[in-house]
Amino acid sequence: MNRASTGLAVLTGAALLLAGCSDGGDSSAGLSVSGAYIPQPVSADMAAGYLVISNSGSSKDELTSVTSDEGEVTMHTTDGGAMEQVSRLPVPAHGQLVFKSGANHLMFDKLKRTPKEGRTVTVELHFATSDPVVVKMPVKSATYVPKTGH
Ligand SMILES: [Cu+2]
Repeated sequence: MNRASTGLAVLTGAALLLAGCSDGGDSSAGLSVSGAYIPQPVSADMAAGYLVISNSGSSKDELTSVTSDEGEVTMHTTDGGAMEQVSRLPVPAHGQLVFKSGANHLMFDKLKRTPKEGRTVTVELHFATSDPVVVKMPVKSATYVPKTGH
């Protein structure tokens, strides 16, 4: 209970912050991406990636695929320690789709170049209704922990 309510408070804070810098207000989904990063992986050709997709609009959308010139990208959820590949994830209206360590994550496979700290990996997010969004994901240290805003 406590953990859940803390998480919600953090998400709400982040959403308000982002809503403040976007136009918003229309009836379509208004998507923006924040906090994207890839922890420098131990493996040469596999890596995990995290980001937050915020929707300031009043329509829900769905992330349907993630692509990259650098290799294969799949979307995974984590449920009770076991991860599962999924083909789409919801982006709720006035809400967020959060990829973070221990939960939803992007999985990179068959990478052409090993992600090294300081580099970026460019991915393209594809949605059910919104236009694709290109994200440059910076590679951080293996132990990097993002600030959650509180
Ligand atoms: Cu995974």
